[in-house]
Amino acid sequence: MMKKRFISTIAIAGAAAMALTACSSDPEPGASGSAAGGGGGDGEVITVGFAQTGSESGWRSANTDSMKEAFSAENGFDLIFNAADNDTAAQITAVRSFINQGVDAIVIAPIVEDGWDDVLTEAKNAGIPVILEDRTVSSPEDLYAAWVGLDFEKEGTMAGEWAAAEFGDTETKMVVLEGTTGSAPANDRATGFDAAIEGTMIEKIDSQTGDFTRDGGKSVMEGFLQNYGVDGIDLVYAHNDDMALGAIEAIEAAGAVPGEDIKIISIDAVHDGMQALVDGKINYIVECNPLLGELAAGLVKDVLAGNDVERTVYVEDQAFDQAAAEAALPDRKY
Ligand code: GZL
Repeated sequence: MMKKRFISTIAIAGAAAMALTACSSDPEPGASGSAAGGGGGDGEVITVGFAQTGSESGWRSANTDSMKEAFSAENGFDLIFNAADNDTAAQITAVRSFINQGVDAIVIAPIVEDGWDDVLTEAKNAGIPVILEDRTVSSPEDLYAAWVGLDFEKEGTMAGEWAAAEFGDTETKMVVLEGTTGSAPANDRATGFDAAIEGTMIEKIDSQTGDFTRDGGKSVMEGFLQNYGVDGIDLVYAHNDDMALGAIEAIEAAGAVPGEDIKIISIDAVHDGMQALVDGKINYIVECNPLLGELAAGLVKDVLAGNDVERTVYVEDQAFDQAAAEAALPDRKY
C-alpha cells in the first residue's frame, strides 16, 4: 500500500502566498526537495521532460502555469514541455522522445490510466525516473517514483453527498457529463458520486463524455435536452467546470434557467466556474487544486538526490456553495 501524504489546501495556499511566484504551491515544510534553489543539490541544471495532457480546460491552463513556474531556470531546471492535445498516442510518443533525449527526469500528467507499461519500462531501463502529477496510471507502482495529485474519488463523494442531502428525498432525474473516457478523474469521480447517492431518489438517466471541454459539455447537454426535454432533467453532474459552463450555454439556449430549472454540480473551482456559482448558474462546486508545480519539482529533486519520498502525495480539496464562493472568489489564485 503506497504511503500517502495529505497536504491541506490552506498550507499550500499559505506557502504559495509566500512563494516568489503567485501561481505555485510550495512543498510542505520539511520536504527536503524544495523546488527553490539550483539543480539537483550539486548546482547542476536538471533537464526535465514534462508530458502535459493538452490545453482542454481552465484547470489545465492553471496546472501548466504552475508547472512552468516551478520548473524554471532560476529553480535549477531546463524544462522541455509537450502538450499532447488530449491524444494519448502523442503523449506516449513525447515521453519516448524525452527518453531518447536522455533527460534527467520525466514528469507526466497521463491523459488516461491504461497503456503506460511499455514506455514506463523503457524509462526505467534507461535509468530515468518518472514522476506523475495530477492524474495517475494503472501500471505497476515500480514503474514510477511518485505521484502528486488529488483524491478524485473523494471529490466525487463530496459532490454526491451534497446532491444526496439536497435532492435525495425527491424524485430527481440526473444526467452526467463525464470527463475524458479512461482518465482517472472520470473513473474515480463517477465511483465516488455513485456510491454517495446509493439508495436516494436520484436517478441517473444518462451519462456521456464531454472530454472535459466546454464545447464537449455544451454539445452533450444539447443532446440530453433534445432527448429528455428541459422538464425531463432535474440535475446535471459535470466532472469539471468547463463542461458545466458548456451545459449552461445549452440550457439557456433551450430557454431554461441553469441553477434553477436544472441544478448543476461541478468539480474544479476554476475562476469561471466559481463566477457561475456566484451568479447562481451552478449550485455546488468541489475544488480540484491545480497548483501542483512546486510539489512536483520538489519530488523530482528529492528523487534525483536519492532522498526517500512518499509515493503518493494528495493535495486536499475544499467545496463551495454560493455563499462560500462569494467569500473566496476575490482571493483565488486560479
Ligand atoms: C483533475 C484534472 C482534470 C480536471 C479537468 O485533476 O486531471 O482534467 O478536473 C482537466 O478540468 O481537464
